Amino acid sequence: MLFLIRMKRVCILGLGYIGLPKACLLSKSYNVLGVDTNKELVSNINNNQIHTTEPGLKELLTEALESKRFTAKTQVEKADVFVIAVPTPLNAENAAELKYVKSAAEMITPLLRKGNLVILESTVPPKTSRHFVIPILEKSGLMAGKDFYFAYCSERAFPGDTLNEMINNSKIIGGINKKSAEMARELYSSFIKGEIFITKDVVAESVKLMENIYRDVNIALANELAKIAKDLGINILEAIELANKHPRVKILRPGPGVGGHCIPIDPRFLITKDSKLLKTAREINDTMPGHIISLLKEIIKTNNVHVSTVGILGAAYKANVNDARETPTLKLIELAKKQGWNVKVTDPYVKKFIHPLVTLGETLNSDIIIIATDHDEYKNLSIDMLKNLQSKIIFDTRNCIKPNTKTKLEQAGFKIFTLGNHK
Ligand code: SAJ
Repeated sequence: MLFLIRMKRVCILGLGYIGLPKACLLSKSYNVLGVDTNKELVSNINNNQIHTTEPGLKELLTEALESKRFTAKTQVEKADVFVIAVPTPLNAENAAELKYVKSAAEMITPLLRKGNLVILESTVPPKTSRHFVIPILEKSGLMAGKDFYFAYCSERAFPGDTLNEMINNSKIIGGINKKSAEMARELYSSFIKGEIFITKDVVAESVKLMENIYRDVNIALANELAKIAKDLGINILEAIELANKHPRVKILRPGPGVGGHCIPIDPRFLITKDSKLLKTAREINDTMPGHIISLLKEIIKTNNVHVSTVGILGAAYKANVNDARETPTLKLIELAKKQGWNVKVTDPYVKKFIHPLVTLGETLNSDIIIIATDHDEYKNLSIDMLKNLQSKIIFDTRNCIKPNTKTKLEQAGFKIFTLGNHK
């Protein structure tokens, strides 16, 4: 607890999926100012309104606001610690768009004082801390590692279980020197129960990308195997389950594509012209919606059904979240429309979406349906709910319908197709 006396006030830049929960958790021990350029978001947060369905976040925000140790503003103020948690999307060249990181760093620079700690949490290409962020901060006239301290500490929390993972996951701290790392360790130790590991900034930046690359490649493997299953005439889901009985095998699940703000984007920060595997994984996952539509066309043909309207269940990129960023559903809609089909889409959580959203009942009143997201709501579809489904055909691209439900539906004459099941 060497630095506690100095680290009293923390300023977090970016109040999105990572910044807001982190600000609330830090406010248990520090005075925290959360900053976001979105005025409406700031006003909603101060009025205890949030836009995510993240479990426990609403209660945590209430607690933080009531403690008076957390407030949100649109302007950065002087602090002892600055944490940058802004998005890094892809730009037009498929590289990291660092403009939000740049403007966050530029907001900090005039306020930077001797002894401050700056932490970058945004996912970035390796060496961004050294070659991009620190030079902006040093325009203050202060020197990194000597006058102020700097660490790269990415977030690893899993959307849908953010708070639990933010507290219990291990944390990698990439300090530019020992003191920077120790200060960051002290800050995070106020709420992190997981183990804290200290390394160099460039290693920490790389580790974050490697984690998401590992997942992307593993999902691509499952998707590739799902395609191969067709030639083999097997159910790949059964085969994956059995392969995973091996003590060192953990193949993930095939699906209609990889969405979200992280996995479709982060691998590109490390892809070079020689990265064959990473590029191929991206390509396999990106082309899954097209594969789903080809399979759907085959199902339609072999079952001789007339399709003018396709119902898509799920707009979110994954189960039980209201986040539709980079969702495979968008591509599915686009490709289904190209076939000349009308498309109805529903989602119990997503409120804002490019395509109009309708109720589950209305979506089920279609010629055929695709389950695109494995929300709990779709695991036990009843015969009554499906009474208006013309063809009685469901394409469950997530293999999410519960076995009991599946049996009941099949007994009632429904045909349920699953991605990768060709037995
Ligand atoms: N998906 C599959 N098959 C699977 C698992 C996932 O098709 O077996 C799909 C999902 O449906 C979704 C996409 O992949 O469309 C990504 O979802 P996800 O649940 O794999 O991951 P994210 O994007 O929600 O969160 C990831 C996590 N990274 C890792 O697990 C390595 C999380 O820990 C990170 O903090 C987060 O990215 C991030 O912010 O980087």
